[in-house]
Amino acid sequence: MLIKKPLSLTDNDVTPKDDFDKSRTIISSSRRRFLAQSSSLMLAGGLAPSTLWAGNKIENYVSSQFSIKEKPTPYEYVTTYNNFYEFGTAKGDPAVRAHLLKTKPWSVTVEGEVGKPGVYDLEDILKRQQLEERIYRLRCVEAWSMVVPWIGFSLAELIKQMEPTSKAKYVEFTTLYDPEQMPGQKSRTLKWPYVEGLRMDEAMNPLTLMATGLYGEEMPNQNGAPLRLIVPWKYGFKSIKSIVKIRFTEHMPKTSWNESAKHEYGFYANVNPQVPHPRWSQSRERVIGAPLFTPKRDTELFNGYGEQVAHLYKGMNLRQFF
Ligand SMILES: Nc1nc2c(c(=O)[nH]1)N[C@H]1C(S)=C(S)[C@@H](COP(=O)(O)O)O[C@H]1N2
Ligand SMILES: [Mo]
Repeated sequence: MLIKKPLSLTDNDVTPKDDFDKSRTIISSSRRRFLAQSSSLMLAGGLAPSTLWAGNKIENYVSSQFSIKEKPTPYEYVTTYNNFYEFGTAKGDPAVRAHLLKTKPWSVTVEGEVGKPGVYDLEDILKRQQLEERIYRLRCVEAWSMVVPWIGFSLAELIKQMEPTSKAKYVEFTTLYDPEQMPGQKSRTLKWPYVEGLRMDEAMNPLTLMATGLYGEEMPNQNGAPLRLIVPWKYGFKSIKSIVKIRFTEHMPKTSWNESAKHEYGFYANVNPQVPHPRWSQSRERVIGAPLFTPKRDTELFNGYGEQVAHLYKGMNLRQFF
């Protein structure tokens, strides 16, 4: 029953407590079924969870110079302890419900201050990208983290091919809006669709990844299939999932979490142990999947990527621009 652990741990949840408890009650029976089924199958057949839930293998990716040298969080934690409010607010909801999302075919609309706007088939986008495996730590604003072997391509390469105009100062990303496939969108937990944004220089930084998979497989739906962002020096909520639109803009885009609670979630959202969230400290983080009683780890400024990204914020007051 190893996999029961991450789902039953509590958290400093960003959801108002009532909503959180409500959603837990609703899904608890299906979650129990899900756990019972997977663990008994594992016992019976000696199957690893990755065999149970395997997606298609990704071929032709290289390993990245940007990977951190740390042991990845086990697959079953990475794929069952998720934040994806389109499928509910409890950590176990996305793994239970995200099969409702149809990820093929998938198209991405590119618009705004850009030379090559259009509606692109994801297949066609991928034909022009070099896929890499990059082991990154994802540090969530709720003060936990995990290490994931993502597969994806450099956002900077895609942006160059789209030829942004000189007016493009920001990039805005939008998640699919379809309450039939994403039942969490029937609740007003956030303003839908989920929107995130980056300053152009952040988007062009070589660390910024458009991810299409993890652990050698196509992205599990609960992790944001078929295309999600990973910005490893920022809190997890910047890493928007299931992207259908990329818009280049002159002005700073409005982002979902900032709109929902602007004193709690800034536009920048850089990982910073010295700037607490109004309701909890950011100085340490719980390591998902670590053995019981493992101490929390110290959170690093820019999640450890200071050398690569600190220059982007030179002269800025990081308490003001949090
Ligand atoms: N569309 C969308 N993207 C999202 C979220 C979400 O609710 N909806 N949650 C964010 C948050 S808060 C985190 S911590 C990460 C979690 O990614 P993971 O489930 O792959 O670990 O996804 C981010 N991307
Ligand atoms: Mo998060």
